[in-house]
Amino acid sequence: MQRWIIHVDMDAFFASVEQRDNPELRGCPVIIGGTGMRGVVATASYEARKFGVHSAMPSIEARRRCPQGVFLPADHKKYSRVSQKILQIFADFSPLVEPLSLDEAFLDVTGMEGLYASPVEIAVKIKERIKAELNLTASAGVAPNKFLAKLASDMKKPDGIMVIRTEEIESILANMPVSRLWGVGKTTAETLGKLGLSTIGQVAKADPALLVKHCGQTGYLLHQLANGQDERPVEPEWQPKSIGKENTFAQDIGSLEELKTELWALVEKVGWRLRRQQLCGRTITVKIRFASFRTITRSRTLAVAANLDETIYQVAQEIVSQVVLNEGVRLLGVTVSGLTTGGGQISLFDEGEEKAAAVAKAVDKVKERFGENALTRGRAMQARQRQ
Ligand code: TTP
Ligand code: MG
Repeated sequence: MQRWIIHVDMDAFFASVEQRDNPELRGCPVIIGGTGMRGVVATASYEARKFGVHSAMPSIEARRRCPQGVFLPADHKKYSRVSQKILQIFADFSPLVEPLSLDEAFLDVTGMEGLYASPVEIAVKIKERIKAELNLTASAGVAPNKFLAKLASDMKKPDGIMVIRTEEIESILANMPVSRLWGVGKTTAETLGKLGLSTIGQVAKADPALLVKHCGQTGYLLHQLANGQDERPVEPEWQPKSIGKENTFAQDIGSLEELKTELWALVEKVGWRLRRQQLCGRTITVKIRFASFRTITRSRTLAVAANLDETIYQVAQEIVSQVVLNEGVRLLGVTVSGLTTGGGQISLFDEGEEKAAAVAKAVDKVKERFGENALTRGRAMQARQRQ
């Protein structure tokens, strides 16, 4: 049976929510995130994009390009609530919904012809309901697979619908840059460029063996994607791949001691999120960005998956202690990946660990009732006071 996948992606999501809730902001260049001088832009309204402002741009640059912009902090709680409502709308159209982030999801609508005239009609109806119930706009891509659906949703932004039919795949992909292929970042694009492959059409016609030789196993995948083939299913049992938290400091941090205090505050947040979703992870990654913007990441993988603050902290602080601190640190991050579901961290008759688990349980209960910031342990308190 011909598969039909819809990818829905909200338009300038955070900024649109703020413009919806604050009518005086409509028509204005609104920039979310990077309200301090040192952060980065999370998103910009389409009015602000005309000035060349875009997500991930340092806020200092955004202010230079768009001094009249309205800069607002991100209200993640609010956006999550809106996101939940969007997911509920999706759920009315298909049981196979795979959210990718707060503002986008795949829906598998294969075989729903009995209920709707066409997959495109489903996309139209979803957009109508998002507009009517949430007063927001979304863009949708409708295609035979995930790769093409995501590509399509981006082609008629904002507030658009784009359909890619099987017979149009080749002509649509032919002249697109290779960077539009799933998973192709700067490095892979450069590798392909050296092979004389700059468009998707060229990759489609390349010898797969050559691609594998230069790009490893992803070479096969790239060749398939370039030919518009993507068999990956929409996976409703969606699970985050990693859980992490990072912080850009108001002032660079110079001492290991202070860094460890900040580390503990981050670990508390990550541990809490893991436990709330009943996840454990084996790989712990620390990211450090220095004053010069040099950025390093170091990972360590545990034998047994963990979700207790103490365990994660132990590993993370070992990593941090081994980093040579010959300049200040402006950003610190902790991520746990290699996630598995189910219960809590297995305690191997380690008394310390059992005690830690009991403490975590008590702390989590309070957080569940009174919010994440209701309770933090001594170390994190110091970190918060510094902010
Ligand atoms: P996107 O869908 O990438 O962007 P967008 O919805 O703002 O704009 P577009 O119309 O182009 O889809 O991201 C969704 C939200 O995720 C965005 O509103 C803010 C957040 N976000 C970040 O916080 N940091 C980032 O680097 C990116 C790309 C997004
Ligand atoms: Mg979006």
